[in-house]
Amino acid sequence: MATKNHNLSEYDINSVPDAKGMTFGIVVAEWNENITAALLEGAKSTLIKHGVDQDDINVMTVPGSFELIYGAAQMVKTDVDAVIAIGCVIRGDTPHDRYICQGVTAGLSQLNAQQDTPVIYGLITTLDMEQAQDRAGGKMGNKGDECAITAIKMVDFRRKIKG
Ligand code: RBF
Repeated sequence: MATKNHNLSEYDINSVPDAKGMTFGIVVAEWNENITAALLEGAKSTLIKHGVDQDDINVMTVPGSFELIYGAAQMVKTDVDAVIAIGCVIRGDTPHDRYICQGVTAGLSQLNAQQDTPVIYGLITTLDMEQAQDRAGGKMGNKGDECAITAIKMVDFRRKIKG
């Protein structure tokens, strides 16, 4: 699918399994809090819309996106069916943002490859604040919604493959 005009909040509702009884951990970075709070809200409301009990969503914050790796690594050890990692890295004056993005992407990838619980990539990486707002409930939808749907589908995947 072309990403240019892809709205992150649009999905085929019939393709989403019933999420009743599923449990989720959400790790949220405090950096760019205006954006990550909106992503969190999207993720939570979409999980609940698909049947998840509010009490079955465990939200923990970490200071910045780099700490999502540790946060998610700890969260997968708890009794949750999937973990969503939410952060927002905005391009700065130095290459620091790129190192953070590479680190988080590699760290979360490693978690997915090495342990049993799915970890969902909810990091938005943008050139400026406007692009971030567009993806946190603005004209491109909400990446948090997309993460919630992905998380539900991955829990369903895991259940099916384990039989
Ligand atoms: N964390 C984010 O989640 N988003 C950012 O855009 C972001 N930019 C940063 C820029 C600089 C120059 C530094 C030093 C840190 C930044 N961080 C950002 C925080 C980072 O993820 C981590 O919390 C800190 O580097 C730990 O000290």
